[in-house]
Amino acid sequence: MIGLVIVLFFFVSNFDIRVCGVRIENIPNFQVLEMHVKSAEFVTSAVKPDQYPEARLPEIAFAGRSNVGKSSLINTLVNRKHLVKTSSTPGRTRLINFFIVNQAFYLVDLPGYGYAKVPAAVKKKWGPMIEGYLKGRSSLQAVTLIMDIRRLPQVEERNFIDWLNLYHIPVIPVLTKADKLSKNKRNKQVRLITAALEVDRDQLTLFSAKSRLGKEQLWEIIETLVTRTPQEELQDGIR
Ligand SMILES: Nc1nc2c(ncn2[C@@H]2O[C@H](COP(=O)(O)OP(=O)(O)OP(=O)(O)O)[C@@H](O)[C@H]2O)c(=O)[nH]1
Ligand SMILES: [Mg+2]
Repeated sequence: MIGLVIVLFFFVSNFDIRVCGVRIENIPNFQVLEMHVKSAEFVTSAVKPDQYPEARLPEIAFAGRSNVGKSSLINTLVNRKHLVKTSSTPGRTRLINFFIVNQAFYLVDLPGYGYAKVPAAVKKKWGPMIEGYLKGRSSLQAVTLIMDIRRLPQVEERNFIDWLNLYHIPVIPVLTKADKLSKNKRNKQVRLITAALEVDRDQLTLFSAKSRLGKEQLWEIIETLVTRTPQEELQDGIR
């Protein structure tokens, strides 16, 4: 019996660490100060590693279902309306797009997954393209997993998180389009989503590209990750 309790405790605590590679309270000097974006430029689009920019700067990737608002979120972060192309047609971003901010780090817009209407031939290429990027990118610090606050996470999100954990890639879970729900509905969804993802409330960032809610909080997390020293990286246990 005691053995079972110990095993369960180990599993629960371990699971928590893996899901939440980035816990806000573990970030040193946590304070709400917005990142000063001096420059933000498109660098290149890629489908395979030899097309990626050299991995000499830290990098944060943005992933999520088609049409969830990945490109809009990046535009909001960098205070630009049209740096990243957005669209009401799901599945618009089909390449891995690299943007450089302040000449200091990259933000990477990944193609969305899970949109049924995309032709099978195109879909087939997405998995290996994204997997190849995530597995092999030594400068990748974390993946921001963007989910629509109105939907409960599905098997795709759970699988994706498990997969990122397997490769020791920290996950930053973000619930976007928060402006589409009333405060009451928002709170209810947050409760359901924290339970479904088995994370604490303080590990989720609520976001809106429309109202800019969550922008400072997300920048805090990203800035901490892209400005870590190699020693801090090692301490955080990232690959
Ligand atoms: N109300 C509201 N609409 C949003 C928000 N974020 C994105 N949208 C809208 O959602 C649609 C899709 O946004 P995109 O940013 O292009 O989504 P994406 O995830 O990059 O889409 P793909 O590249 O096609 O996978 C657009 O019509 C956006 O205007 C948000 O926070 N609030
Ligand atoms: Mg997009």
